[in-house]
Amino acid sequence: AKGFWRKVKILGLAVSIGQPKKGVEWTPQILLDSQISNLFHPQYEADWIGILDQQVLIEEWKQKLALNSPSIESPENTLLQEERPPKIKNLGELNYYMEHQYKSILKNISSTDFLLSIGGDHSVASATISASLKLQKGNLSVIWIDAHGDCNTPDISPSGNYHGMPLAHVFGLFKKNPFSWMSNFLPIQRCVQIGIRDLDGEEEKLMNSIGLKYFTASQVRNYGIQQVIKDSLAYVDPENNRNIHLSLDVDGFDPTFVPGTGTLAPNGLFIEDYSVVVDEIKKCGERFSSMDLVEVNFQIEKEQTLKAVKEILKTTFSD
Ligand code: EXY
Ligand code: MN
Ligand code: MN
Ligand code: MN
Repeated sequence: AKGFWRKVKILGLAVSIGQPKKGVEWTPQILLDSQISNLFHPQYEADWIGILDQQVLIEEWKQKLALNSPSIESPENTLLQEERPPKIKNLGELNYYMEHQYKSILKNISSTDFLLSIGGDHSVASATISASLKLQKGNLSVIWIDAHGDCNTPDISPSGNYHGMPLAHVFGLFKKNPFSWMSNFLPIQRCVQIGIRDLDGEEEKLMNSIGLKYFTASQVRNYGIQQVIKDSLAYVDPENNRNIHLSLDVDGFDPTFVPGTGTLAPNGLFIEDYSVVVDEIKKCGERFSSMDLVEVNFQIEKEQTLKAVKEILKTTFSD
């Protein structure tokens, strides 16, 4: 748009402990080295805040634990680890990492900046959304693109991998919130998911019982993506006054377009679909305030995936 200018602050989230595969934690540095901000239209001024490195933060967490510093909280269910397997794998580490992420967002981002968070696995979304809710004084809606629901609670998760749980967490659906710094929760009616095609049985029951709105990939093909994104925005932002956060898990795309991701699901979205989605969201102007780009794993496949990520960013930050 004419006269539009926006500061894009990029936060690298080098974290992979929300899931078992190595590789997603290297993505922020690879994209920084590829100078992705050169792809942005000049109306966007890109500025890297930095990269939060899980190795550094976990080392710090371990040292504090060893010193038994009272400033370190021990989340409830790590205490139960001897009796039964943890319901959330790497819970203490994730809590420490994501508290830093949350605080770093609040420290470095103003409510008028655009925040681009580059993961890392999808765990990070509960902290970006929680921080964005705080920044926008609760006035936030979320468009969540994914093959998966990411709506397991610790009680029903088949894997214990937190990247399958961040949405349930930020909805406030956990019986006990293990992250004491997290106090901003998203109302369920402020979220819509697009591209869904791989849900766990209990997860699907939960999503239906709470009335979470989602469009499966096959619904996208039946209704057309234009209709889907229009309906989605009308649902989460009926009065055109909310800030919009886009949480983009690249496994929402078809594996032929993005092969480099840890949990592939066939029959996904293509760049043409994404282009329609993002064009429609950009009609919100400055209310489009933040985005996660997650689950990119160049260790699994690099050539096509880097090409795809560049196309995604170019499409997002075009005029
Ligand atoms: N639903 C499965 C689980 O909870 O373990 C798989 C989750 C994959 C999540 C990816 C990031 O979207
Ligand atoms: Mn996801
Ligand atoms: Mn996914
Ligand atoms: Mn599954």
